[in-house]
Amino acid sequence: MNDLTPDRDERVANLKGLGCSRKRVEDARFTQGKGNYIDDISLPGMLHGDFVRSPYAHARVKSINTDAAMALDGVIAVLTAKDLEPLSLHWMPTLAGDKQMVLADGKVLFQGQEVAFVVARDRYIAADAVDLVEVEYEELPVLVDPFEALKSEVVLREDLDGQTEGAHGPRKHHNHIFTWEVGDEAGTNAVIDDADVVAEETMYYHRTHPCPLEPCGCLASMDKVNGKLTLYGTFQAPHVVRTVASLLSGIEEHNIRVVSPDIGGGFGNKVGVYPGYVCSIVASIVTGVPVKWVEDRMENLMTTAFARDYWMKGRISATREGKITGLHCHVTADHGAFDACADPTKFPAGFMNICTGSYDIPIAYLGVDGVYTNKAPGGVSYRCSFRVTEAVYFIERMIEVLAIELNMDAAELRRINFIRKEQFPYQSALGWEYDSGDYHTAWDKALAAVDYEGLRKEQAERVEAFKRGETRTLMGIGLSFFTEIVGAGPVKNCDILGMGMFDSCEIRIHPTGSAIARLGTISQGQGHATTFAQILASEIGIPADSITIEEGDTDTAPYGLGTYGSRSTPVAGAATAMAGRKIRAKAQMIAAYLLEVHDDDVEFDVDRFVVKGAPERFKTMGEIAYAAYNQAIPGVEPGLEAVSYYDPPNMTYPFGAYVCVMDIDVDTGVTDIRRFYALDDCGTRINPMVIEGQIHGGLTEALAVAMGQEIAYDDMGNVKTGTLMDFFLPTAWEVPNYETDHTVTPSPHHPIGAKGVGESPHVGGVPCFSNAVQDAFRPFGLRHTNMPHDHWRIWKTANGLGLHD
Ligand code: MCN
Ligand code: CUM
Repeated sequence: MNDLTPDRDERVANLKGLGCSRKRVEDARFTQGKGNYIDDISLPGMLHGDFVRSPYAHARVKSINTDAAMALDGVIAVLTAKDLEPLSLHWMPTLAGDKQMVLADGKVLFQGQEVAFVVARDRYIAADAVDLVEVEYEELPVLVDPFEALKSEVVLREDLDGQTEGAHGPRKHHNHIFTWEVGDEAGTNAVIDDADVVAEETMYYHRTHPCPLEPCGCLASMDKVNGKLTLYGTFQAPHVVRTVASLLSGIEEHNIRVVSPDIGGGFGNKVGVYPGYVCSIVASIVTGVPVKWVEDRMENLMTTAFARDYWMKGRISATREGKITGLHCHVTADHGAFDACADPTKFPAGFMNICTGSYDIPIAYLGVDGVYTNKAPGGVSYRCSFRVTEAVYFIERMIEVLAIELNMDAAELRRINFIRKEQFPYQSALGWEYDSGDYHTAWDKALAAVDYEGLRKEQAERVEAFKRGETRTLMGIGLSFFTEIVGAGPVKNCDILGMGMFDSCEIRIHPTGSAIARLGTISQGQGHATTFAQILASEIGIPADSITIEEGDTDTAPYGLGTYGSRSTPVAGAATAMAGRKIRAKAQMIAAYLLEVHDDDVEFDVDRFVVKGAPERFKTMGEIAYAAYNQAIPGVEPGLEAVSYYDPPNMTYPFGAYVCVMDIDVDTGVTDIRRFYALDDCGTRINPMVIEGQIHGGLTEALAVAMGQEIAYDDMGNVKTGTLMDFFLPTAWEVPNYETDHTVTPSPHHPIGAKGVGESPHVGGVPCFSNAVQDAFRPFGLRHTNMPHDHWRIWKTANGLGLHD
């Protein structure tokens, strides 16, 4: 038995552990149409729900007549706020400390708002009955501009009228939600007022939407015999949903089982709690049969968690040599009708205070004012890392504007100001401690890879040729360097509704040497079943192929806070490694006993414990697992299991350097992305292929947001982009070829040194695409133009600069 073949390298390869581009185990079912999404689940006798929604953005609801709908054959119930009121469920708390109407209570505040919930025998009857519900509205003045809202007499939230305190401090106006301030405003102003060079800019990061392939939905099943509620749904945080459902319904938490099956893309759209969930649960309790609700594409785009909608005003100062001395940022944040941002409780603007970016800025200030308008609620979604998308866009645009002001190359300006390697751990002016980084190395590698100097030379020649009338195509070189902050987070400062943001992993090793691990997170396409098994394989020496990863069932998984903010690897990944180490510690005792040596005389080697100095004497993890269940070992309990609840000491700070080369046809506004280079550093890399997939996906979403995607409203509050006819979703046609690259700077506090990566490419990608557009027009006097850079807007920019004359 104890022969030394396979050799060590073969044994390592056999594990498919850390660093292996292991093929995704989930894809066998996804590529064969065997996924199990919410709409694939059917329960006997199941009913279907559908919403009556408001056509108006702001209106008084005078009356609701459900008679005709109820008379339709197959309609079981029509719920309105009046039905929910006795249960105190006509309003629900939001994750941001606000509350939100479940069904219209007296008025509606955005187009598409839920007014009544029809329950019927099938989905078609439900939809027909929706049309039969008669709602009488009286239109009210609409506010879609947050600056107007702060001046208007019109009170949007009558329920809060007269309340001068909100969840995050004083309210300055009846349409104002909160002011959030970080840093030293007086000090920052003093530095900026005194500076050699100051650049100012206001930019709008438009409202957009993640538009996952699968919309939101759920299936609620109340079993009146045993008192158990089972809720299947598209939840990025199933345990949080269970706790919230218990608090709202009064059903004890052990009687609620929440299951997230396969999820067809989440992107933060599926973190919040929606009226559809509440109505389905109530309907199932009332009818005693399961009730399913699945929204359609338009409902998803018009009413569920949007992204961004930040007006950002910046001032940045520097010495004449280009050393940044101070940064001031003020944000007017349009939160829509209810503050339903899914940020950690103490961060009403998320981690926007990472807006000093990758630069050593001695003093800074950030102020954010949240505002109510007649738009859909939400705000934190779409690969955002809790507003880091906005923060990085802001600073990467400010750097470009400062470079114009200094008449300096923007790559060089970045280099001068990067936090230096020896400054880590780095304390930022706005309160974060960056764990590790090596920005100069990454930047130099990126610039060399694209031949930056050559590109600038080509660009200068192109400008000359354009001026001579020899070409109508300009060339833009988009640069961006980002620092992310992911892995919320230390329980001491991050919680959701009072629950600290730890995460968890529980492992059971089976007697024959295979295993199951359950986590508090939930994959929505990120490949957790593949990658978490790899972490474990390296920790406990059992092949990844022999480890099942299970997530998303609250009856079996340990409590966790879910998957968003690229926190799974930083937090649950750490829990996985830590639980693995507990297994290994126990395995060591068992191995020592079996080998009849002291515990300290054996050491772990890939997939076995070996007697130190005697490599031929060992016990494999398979043998140890068997012994754990079959041999009475003095002082050691039978079995081989472990659980870890991991509270990270800090966030992780991935970073990256991106370059985009774009050609722009001045006469049509059509863009052609010639090259896109992305260098990412996410610390220790678990699965390079999965990382590359994450980067391709995030960059494509960045392309979408920067180049065309938006949720646009007209003055009446009508959503102008509520269908895929109007909402830009890039296809293979628009997407360029991405070149990916990396450096590896491990996180010093994460057990395996890994940082998150899921949101990085989006955070860094949007400013890179945008900067490419802006850079193309810089030689003709452009300082800044807002996204999205669709052909029409680019044409207008060119026209405004006189390039069509
Ligand atoms: N990974 C790795 N090595 C690292 C870091 C990560 O191999 N050093 C792997 C992980 O093991 C995991 C994947 O990359 O399989 C993403 O890990 P991580 O960065 O920890 O992010 P999460 O798993 O927490 O996923 C959340 C993140 C977010 S917040 C959004 S939004 C987003 C994203 O993931 N939504 C996605 N990527 C998505 N990808 C798909 N397909 N679908 C979504 O909804
Ligand atoms: Cu902000 S989108 Mo992701 O955190 O699910």
